[in-house]
Amino acid sequence: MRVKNATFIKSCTDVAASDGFYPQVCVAGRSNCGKSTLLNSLMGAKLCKTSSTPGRTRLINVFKVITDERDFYFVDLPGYGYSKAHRSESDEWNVRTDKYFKDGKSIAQVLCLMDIRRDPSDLDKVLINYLRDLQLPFTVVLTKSDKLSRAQIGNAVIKIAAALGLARDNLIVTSGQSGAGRDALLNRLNDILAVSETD
Ligand SMILES: Nc1nc2c(ncn2[C@@H]2O[C@H](COP(=O)(O)OP(=O)(O)O)[C@@H](O)[C@H]2O)c(=O)[nH]1
Ligand SMILES: [Mg+2]
Repeated sequence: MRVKNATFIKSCTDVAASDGFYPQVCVAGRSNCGKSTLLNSLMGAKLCKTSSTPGRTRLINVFKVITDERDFYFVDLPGYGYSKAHRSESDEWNVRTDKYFKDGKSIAQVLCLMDIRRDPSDLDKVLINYLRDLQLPFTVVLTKSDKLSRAQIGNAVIKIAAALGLARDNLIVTSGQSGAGRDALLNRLNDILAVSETD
């Protein structure tokens, strides 16, 4: 699947505002895990602000993506786990995204982004178990693979898959910086969206 055009649709504070956009591929992950960078790489345009200061994206951003195969929407959720000192913010994340996932009729796929260099955090595990409980389809997308050697990548994938209790083919290795894994992820999304169209 090749992206022909991607456009910013809107920013909203309430997930309900993304209603009516179908199908959605939503992107979740802790602050600073490389969400914005990967989305820009996938869309082939700098539509998301990237920042080295964690916790900047408080809004839900909706993008329309037109490809040579099919159209869909990316929904960029606010990052979680930015700071323990910001309890109320993480509670707010929970309440908002909880509502989004439970309403989830438009969700074709959840991409759970995690920095390949880090062990999954408790919040990462909570998210995965939660999506499993809700039976929402998800893929774990490991980011920043350019930071590791080939051998280190192999080891990290095994370790992270084990920590999350997932088979290795549920994980996909990417780098928003180098573009590694970009085509593989887009092709995977194409397959997933093709199946969800027939549901
Ligand atoms: N080396 C490398 N750095 C990255 C990559 N993706 C993001 N970063 C850096 O990680 C920081 C956070 O990136 P950003 O995309 O804003 O993360 P977000 O908070 O999850 O949206 C920034 O300093 C980026 O330059 C990547 O693929 N490789
Ligand atoms: Mg961001």
